[in-house]
Amino acid sequence: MPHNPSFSRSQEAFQHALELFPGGVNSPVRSFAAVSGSPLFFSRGKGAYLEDLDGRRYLDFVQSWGAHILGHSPPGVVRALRRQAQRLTSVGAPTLEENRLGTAIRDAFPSIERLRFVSSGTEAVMSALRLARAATNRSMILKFDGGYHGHADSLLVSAGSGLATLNQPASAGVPEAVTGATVSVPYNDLEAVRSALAAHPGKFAAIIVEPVAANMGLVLPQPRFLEGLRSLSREHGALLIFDEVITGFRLTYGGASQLFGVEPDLTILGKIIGGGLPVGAYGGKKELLSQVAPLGPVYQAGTLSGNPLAMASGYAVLKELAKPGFYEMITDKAERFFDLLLPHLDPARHTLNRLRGLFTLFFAPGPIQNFADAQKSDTQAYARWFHGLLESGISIAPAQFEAGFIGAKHPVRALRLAAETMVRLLETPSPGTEK
Ligand code: KE4
Repeated sequence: MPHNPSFSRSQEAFQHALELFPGGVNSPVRSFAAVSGSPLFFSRGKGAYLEDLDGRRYLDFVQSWGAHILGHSPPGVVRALRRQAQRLTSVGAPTLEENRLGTAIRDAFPSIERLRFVSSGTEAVMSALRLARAATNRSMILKFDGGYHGHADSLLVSAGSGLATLNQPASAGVPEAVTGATVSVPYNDLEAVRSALAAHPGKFAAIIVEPVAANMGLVLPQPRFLEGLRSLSREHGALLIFDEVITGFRLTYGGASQLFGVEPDLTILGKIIGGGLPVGAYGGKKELLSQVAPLGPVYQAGTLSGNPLAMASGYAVLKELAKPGFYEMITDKAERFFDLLLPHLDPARHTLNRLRGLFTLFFAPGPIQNFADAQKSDTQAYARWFHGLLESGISIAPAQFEAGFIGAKHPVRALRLAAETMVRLLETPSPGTEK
């Protein structure tokens, strides 16, 4: 297709994509629906940077929605993939690569004695819910408004990420019989959890929570919230599931569970453990996982589960993350970046939620401690900020209800310049509109 200079190559590619995929994308949140305009097509990534089809370069804070913590195409991962690709890509039989990555994960999470690899976070969540229902012989699930756990039917209720972005808290095509077994309450609200459990005594199979919520934008657990979930779930005989698809190996090597000192019954992992290739995992105590086929009655399977390429990629990343000082380096860099932003934020209009390398700048007054708070955001102002940053060579999530990721390869100087640009592009209130 000859290039039409009045269109960027991304715009041309997007016109073609619209003839192939719904909305021209393979995942809704990439569609720019929340920020208007047509999505950029990227052709290469290196470290903290991406390059689009027109050769423009961007400092990238999306990092494959958190799958990258060593940046794009880290040399060690590329070498491991090249080596593995020449030996064995997919076989559908056991390989040592699975043992190696499985051992690294089990050693990082004391609550995980046995795990199962799958090919996405959604698949891991779906499998964990099935296991929880079988293990408790119950069917109800408790989740949190704005929590996003992939697109498994049971969890498309008051969900975050792309559903929140599209203002679509539920999905068509999901039978009431399924979502009727799911109750959603506000994040950080232990009283609401207590009431929901009491309203349906002996009915809840599990409570599933993002221990640090990142799909309503970043929202931190209030003190004692996670401990409260732990004791309430035990009191009511429900399993506690930590969805650490984003926080696992992100906040610390042992994820939020290690950071907050709360051990769930099941942990969901994804993103980082695949190093950019499709991997999800769920894990927990040996006795619980012994109910999964072929040992037990809970069936779960997958052609590409544990495929050697993804295992090699994930292991190459975890080897780096295990090195002393890795997380301190990320935290130090991130805090210096936040310190450049904070003094310039108008508390009546901007709230910066942040934790180690994770952050969201909400265009809303704080505090932002749950989805209802986050929904006060001026998403149009966010959209204008997003496009201003994109034109300045900075790529952030094309949606207010997502998180930003600072990783090992974000240069300190580039972060300083990015912070200056972010501040410059924060609109000053037009005269007379100050609240
Ligand atoms: P996947 O099925 O997309 O691999 O994982 C689902 C999932 C589960 N749990 C949490 C906490 C998650 O954040 C996700 C997926 N995250 C979104 C971004 N917030 C993926 C981006 C997308 O949907 O395209």
